Amino acid sequence: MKPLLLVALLLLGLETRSSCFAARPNFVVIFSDDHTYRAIGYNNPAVQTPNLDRLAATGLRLDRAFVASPICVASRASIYTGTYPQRHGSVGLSNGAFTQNVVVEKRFTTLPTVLGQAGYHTALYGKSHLGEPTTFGFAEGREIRDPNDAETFAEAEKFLSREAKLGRPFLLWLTPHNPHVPLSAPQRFKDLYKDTAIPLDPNWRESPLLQSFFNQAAAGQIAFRDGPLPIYPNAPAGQTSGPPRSAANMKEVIKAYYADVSCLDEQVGQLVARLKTAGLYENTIIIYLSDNGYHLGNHGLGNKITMHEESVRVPMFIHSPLLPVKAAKSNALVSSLDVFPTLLDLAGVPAPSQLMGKSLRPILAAPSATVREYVVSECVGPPERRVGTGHRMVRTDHFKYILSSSDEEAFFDLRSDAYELKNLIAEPALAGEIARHRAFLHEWMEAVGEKRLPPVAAEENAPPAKARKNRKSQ
Ligand SMILES: [Ca+2]
Repeated sequence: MKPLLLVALLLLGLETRSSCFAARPNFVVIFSDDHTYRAIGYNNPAVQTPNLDRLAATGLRLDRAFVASPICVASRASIYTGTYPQRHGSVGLSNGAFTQNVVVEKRFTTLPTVLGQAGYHTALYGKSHLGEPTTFGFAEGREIRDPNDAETFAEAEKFLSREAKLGRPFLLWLTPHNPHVPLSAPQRFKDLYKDTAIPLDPNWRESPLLQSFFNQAAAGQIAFRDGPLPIYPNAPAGQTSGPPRSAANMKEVIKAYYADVSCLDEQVGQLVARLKTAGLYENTIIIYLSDNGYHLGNHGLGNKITMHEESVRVPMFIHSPLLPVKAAKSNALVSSLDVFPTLLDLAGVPAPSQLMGKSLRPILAAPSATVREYVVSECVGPPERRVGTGHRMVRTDHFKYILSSSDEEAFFDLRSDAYELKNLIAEPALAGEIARHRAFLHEWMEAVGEKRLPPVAAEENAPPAKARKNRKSQ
């Protein structure tokens, strides 16, 4: 049976797992760095991404994709283990807990380990952020810190040329550095935006509001990060970047960011061309997503590390001639944690019990399908660290609930307020919805083992006695 037919049957649920395993499609995952969901051509005509747009337009666009955590290391450790940061332990910018729990103690397996055991050849090239990729399950690969990714894509090309001759199924996981700062794309990509008008979004501000929802540092503070430096409201003399920013300056930063995105876009186009000339394209599933978003001045912030859409929502699509859906868009709530179970499902490999995501197979079979009622993102961070402390969010079809440090809460109606400008937490007409979202967060906190619980507005919304006791003891 042809691989195309086998995968189609698998997606329709008509085929047994063992016979689908014979299909064994290749996987190429492009997991970029800091690419926010609005900065791609199909979501924003100012951004030039013809290659990404073409892949998305002829595949399945996942328009509501959220990362497990909007912090690079926590997000990456989450996608490889299929669990939230509070489960695997790397909750901030340090990979120490990941190394201890995954590499040393092997309390969690990883996606490349499981696929490797099932006969896949696995490789990671690019910005690992978790140490050398061969230490956490990849058969080959290396950490490459190349701001514009030429070396990463050169390794990818070599890999594909070799694998085309060997004929074994593979996972090629690429982690480009772009569009992460320093925003240093070659001049020809910057030139693409020389004359582009850059409208600022409705939630763009010169400086952030001094609210805990915007805190990008340790709990109890309200401080902001911009680029590699922590920038505080009373920054020391001589520290000149960070808020407040002028609109004119911000537009230049946005253009430089878009240039990085376009640079990556061209490399992805070349990669797909190579897949085709190597004869691999027909049996390969390509997935694109990013480790987190980027604020680009919205809400007055640089960087990420918040629960706002700019920070936790990323562009994502799945493209392959193997898939039965073409030119499809899904509004299902999707998590970066879903990549692990989806790849295993498509390869016909049983999933380990640690996984907290869902296979996206139902959506690949029918784009109107959903896989969950709510999706969660977290950046709770270790208290002794300077970043990533104190935010969690629950996102449903229409609403977002944020529990921030200091037990502050926000509630947004995304239908009427896509830019999250109006906090409705005190809106009496929404009390039922808010209680429902608090209950979702309770459920998730129990699942990840977080003892600190969200505030309780009314007795009927109270958590169970056991959880309440935990709360009191915090
Ligand atoms: Ca990142």
